[in-house]
Amino acid sequence: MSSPSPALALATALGATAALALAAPAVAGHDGNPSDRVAAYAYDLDQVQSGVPGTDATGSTRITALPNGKLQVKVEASGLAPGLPHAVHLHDTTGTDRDPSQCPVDADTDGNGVVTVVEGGPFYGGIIASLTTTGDTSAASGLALDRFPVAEADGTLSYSRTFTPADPAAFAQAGSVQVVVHGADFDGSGGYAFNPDDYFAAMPSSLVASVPLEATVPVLCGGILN
Ligand SMILES: [Cu+2]
Repeated sequence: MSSPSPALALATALGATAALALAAPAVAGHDGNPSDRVAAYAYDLDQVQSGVPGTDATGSTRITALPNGKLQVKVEASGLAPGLPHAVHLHDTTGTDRDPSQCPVDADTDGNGVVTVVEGGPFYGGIIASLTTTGDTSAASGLALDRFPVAEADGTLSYSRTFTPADPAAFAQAGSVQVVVHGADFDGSGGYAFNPDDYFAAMPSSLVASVPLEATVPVLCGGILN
């Protein structure tokens, strides 16, 4: 059996998105369907960490599935590490058996005080799109910090991009998509750098040991359904 064509998969995805919009009128933050061919979702981003320096952030996002098969994604955040790039992804909570609107809860399985990417995985799943500013938006760009949005000097971040999903079929379940914003400056050093004198900034990323945890740590997340 052959897999569905990209066009068919996309049509299926958009159909599922539209159906979700009609079926879930009570979802908080849902801003209605601007037309019968466009589905848009707006929701808040919540803080992932608790009691970790440099992670007191807040934000919101909006995802619009356009009739031409593209996704328009907007992310607004504040309280992020200023002047630094922040990896932002769409994660797919399908199969995690978790509420997609729920940030990782009690996810610090090793009890070291911070939720890592790997520890959050069971809650927000894998990457289905990388919200880069230019070029590739697939999961392959998940750590392409040179192409992710950079927070302003006041810690705000404003991102907007319209792109064709590399894997449209991954969006077949619109209600399973969760936005995750990564990156924090634990010790206020002005960069993502190891600092052996700081409890958190001394930690390596759970993904790549040569990269500081600061660069990959999940800070904000938000899902569509509640
Ligand atoms: Cu992510």
